[in-house]
Amino acid sequence: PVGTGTSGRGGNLAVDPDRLWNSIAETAQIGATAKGGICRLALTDLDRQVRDWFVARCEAIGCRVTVDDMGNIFARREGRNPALAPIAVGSHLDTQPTGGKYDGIIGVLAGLELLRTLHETGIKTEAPIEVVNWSNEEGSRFAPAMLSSGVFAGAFSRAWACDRTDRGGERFGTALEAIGYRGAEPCGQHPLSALFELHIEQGPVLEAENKVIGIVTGVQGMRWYEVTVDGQEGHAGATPMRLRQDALLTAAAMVRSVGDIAAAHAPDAVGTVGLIECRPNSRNVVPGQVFFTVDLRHPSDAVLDEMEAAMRARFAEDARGLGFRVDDVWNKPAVRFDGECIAAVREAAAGLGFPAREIISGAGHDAAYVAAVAPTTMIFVPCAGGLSHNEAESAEKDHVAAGANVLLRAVLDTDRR
Ligand code: HGY
Ligand code: MN
Ligand code: MN
Ligand code: MN
Repeated sequence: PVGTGTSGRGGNLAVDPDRLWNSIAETAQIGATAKGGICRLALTDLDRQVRDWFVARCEAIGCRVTVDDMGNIFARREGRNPALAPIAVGSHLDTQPTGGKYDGIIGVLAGLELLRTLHETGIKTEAPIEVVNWSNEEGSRFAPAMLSSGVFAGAFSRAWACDRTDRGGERFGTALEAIGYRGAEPCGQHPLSALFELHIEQGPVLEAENKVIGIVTGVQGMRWYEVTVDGQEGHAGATPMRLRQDALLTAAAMVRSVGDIAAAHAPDAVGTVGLIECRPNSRNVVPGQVFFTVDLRHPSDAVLDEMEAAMRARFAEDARGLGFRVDDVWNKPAVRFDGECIAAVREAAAGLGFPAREIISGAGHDAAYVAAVAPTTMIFVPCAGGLSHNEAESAEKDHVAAGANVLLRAVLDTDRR
């Protein structure tokens, strides 16, 4: 198996791979599903439990923990110079409803492991080091994704973000109060000197090329829409087809169009309809209304503009005279990460002897927003079959440890600069 960095060339400081792996197994129990994944939606009591777990362990090694008014948690280990803005690591602890044990989680737990390693070796950094847990990264419960890192970076106002509701009508702000993680610090008033986010790739590239480390140079553009189609409820038996206004038949054509538009912009475009609600959802009633979501992504914002225009045109054709509306929910432009941070990751991977390659992230990450306010980059490690947002998501212990050692090395090199 690949080395975890202890045998690599250069310094011999390394994380404890067993302790890191055990922390992943331990937190995977909070919201564990029968199929071996995790369901730990943002701002639920399970989210509170894993936040409490994280805060307790950071405080146990002397960190000062602060929480901002979007629930972002910052666990700070002081450096020699408190005047310096902290070098941050971190990611997110919330999951998809059928999430895996690694998405987001390894970024936060590798950060904890990094602080534990510095603590037990007594290494003093120049700058403070902070591990961050960003609230509501997934966007599955409260859309859009990366809501709190977005507020942190000034992409959304806190008021708008706190008014976002889940499918049951619960407000983000209300749910945040309910779990007791609405902190005092105004979100976005917490300067960082750099952010490094470790994450699984969530795609097949690293594994296919036998690479251990992804040197992430940026994140593709992504846009979310909500579509409502209005037809007319009717009797499934007595309503002739020619008199129907079947909202689901129209929505089905629109879903097909999303797939066609992604295919028309292959190989880099992706399009997904992931959530659909058919109303009244009764087997012998002609559907009167359908609500569904669209997720379009591409490395180029200009191509996303083309895809969006094509989608609106196709929907007008698909509607077949039924009323419909397309609401813009989220527009996250493509982002390029910081050259010096990318170089620190590249040199750390090389210094530790891990096979690496540059890669652009298909998935969204908090780093994609934080990059607007601090020098930022990411480190990827492979996941089996590139599978993620799936309870079968898995990663190798050696790869996670390798990613954590690259994170440690990149942070210490940045601190010395
Ligand atoms: O949607 C995304 O890419 C991220 O996993 N929230
Ligand atoms: Mn993630
Ligand atoms: Mn995710
Ligand atoms: Mn993320």
